[in-house]
Amino acid sequence: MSNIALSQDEQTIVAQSTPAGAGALALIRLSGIDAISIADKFIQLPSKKKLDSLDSHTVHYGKIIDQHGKVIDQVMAILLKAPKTFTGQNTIEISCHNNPFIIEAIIEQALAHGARVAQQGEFSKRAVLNDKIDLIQAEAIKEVIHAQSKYVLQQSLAQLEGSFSHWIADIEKNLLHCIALSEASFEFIDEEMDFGKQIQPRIEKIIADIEESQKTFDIQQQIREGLRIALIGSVNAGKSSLFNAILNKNRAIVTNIAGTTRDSIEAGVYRNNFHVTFVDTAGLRETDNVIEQHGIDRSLQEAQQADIILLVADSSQELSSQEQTVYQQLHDRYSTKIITVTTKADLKTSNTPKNALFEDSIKTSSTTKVNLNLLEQAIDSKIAQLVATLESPFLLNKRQFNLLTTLKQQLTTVASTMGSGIDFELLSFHLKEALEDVSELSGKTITQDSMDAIFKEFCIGK
Ligand SMILES: Nc1nc2c(ncn2[C@@H]2O[C@H](COP(=O)(O)OP(=O)(O)OP(=O)(O)O)[C@@H](O)[C@H]2O)c(=O)[nH]1
Ligand SMILES: [Mg+2]
Repeated sequence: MSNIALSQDEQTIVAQSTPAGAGALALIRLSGIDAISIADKFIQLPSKKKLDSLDSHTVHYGKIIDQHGKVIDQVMAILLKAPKTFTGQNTIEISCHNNPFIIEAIIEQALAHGARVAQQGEFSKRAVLNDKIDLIQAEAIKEVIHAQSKYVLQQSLAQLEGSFSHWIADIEKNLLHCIALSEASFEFIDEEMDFGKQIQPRIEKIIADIEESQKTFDIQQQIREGLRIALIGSVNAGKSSLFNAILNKNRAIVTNIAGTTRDSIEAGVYRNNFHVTFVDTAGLRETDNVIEQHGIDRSLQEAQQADIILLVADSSQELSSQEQTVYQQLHDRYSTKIITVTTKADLKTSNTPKNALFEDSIKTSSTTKVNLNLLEQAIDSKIAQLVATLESPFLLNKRQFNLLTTLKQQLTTVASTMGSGIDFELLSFHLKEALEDVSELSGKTITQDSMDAIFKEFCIGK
């Protein structure tokens, strides 16, 4: 059957599923009603048998042949017949040599025989449409691929296994129960059956569960995007030297001229399974220089955005009264995320600045590297503190968070109508609306447009 006669979601689609770039092998995925018959037109098995005639879930060595009979590559083809496939449709996965000319030529063969190029996330979208996974699991696949930390990866894998889907299914079951009780109260109104007392605690429990799951959303987002650690302090405090010492490379320029760093500099590293971005910033001081002032404004923004601030002061210098004020202000504003650090512990004049803020500071030297290990420990324990506040069993994305907020509002309205003299007809109506929000969460009743918007964020080949 030609692709044109088929619906958009049945047409055979093709895409490279592995990223472009170096590596020995690449994977091309072909899925749709005609995937196998299309593959049979350009994959030649040594036995001359057709893939269509072979058992599903088997792997076959073969040659990709172009229309002139020329060999394009030697490949392994994985034969997956519907319905037990990721998309729920016939699928061929071709493992070929990773050369862009080969990949292009194979995709061209698929296109020449009736496939079309897959859109972003189209394979996952089909998996959802064919009930292989729900929308939340599809979203988890994206997270699994892009997770910036082991923690997020573990949570996403659990989500793919259905941790969040089960949680939602429980809410759905509870709501259905409430609807049944409400309908019964409404039907048997003459017999004075009133199940309001049973409904109320169930609704309140759902609201409490939603609130619990949303509580840690902000920190979840931060951890998902990677944590930011900003080095903040006066000019010449030794921030750039410390930044380089932590990263173990000469990334930022260091000089004895006050105001060397004019712009924020970032470097990403992995620490204890987390992706962390260290940010070196322009030193804080009063200046008439416009460029430097821009840099300083940026430093203050960084301080605000950061998850952890390393507040840095030079141990060999007394703080001027102006510096004392600046450090104090930063401390007052951000005390919970600050680690105080003094630098240049190797200098003879080194003496913790006589300021209460730096009494318990970590006394480091970027020259001798003394106590850098203590600083790293302090950073790790701050990260651990942040993660410990994450009690939620799953990570929410914005879409899920917003839908849960709508659901909570719905249910709060419902709860407020409870009490004496409940209008059960109205109650059922509101509960059914809430149930629709739940279905949208798991993708059961989502509109085509919202669905497309979600999958647009996926890569091609997923
Ligand atoms: N002896 C010694 N000198 C240091 C140490 N750390 C930094 N310095 C010196 O202090 C001066 C300033 O260091 P930087 O790292 O550029 O300081 P900064 O805080 O980045 O300065 P700005 O970018 O101007 O805000 C340089 O001359 C460094 O060599 C240290 O641990 N020991
Ligand atoms: Mg600097």
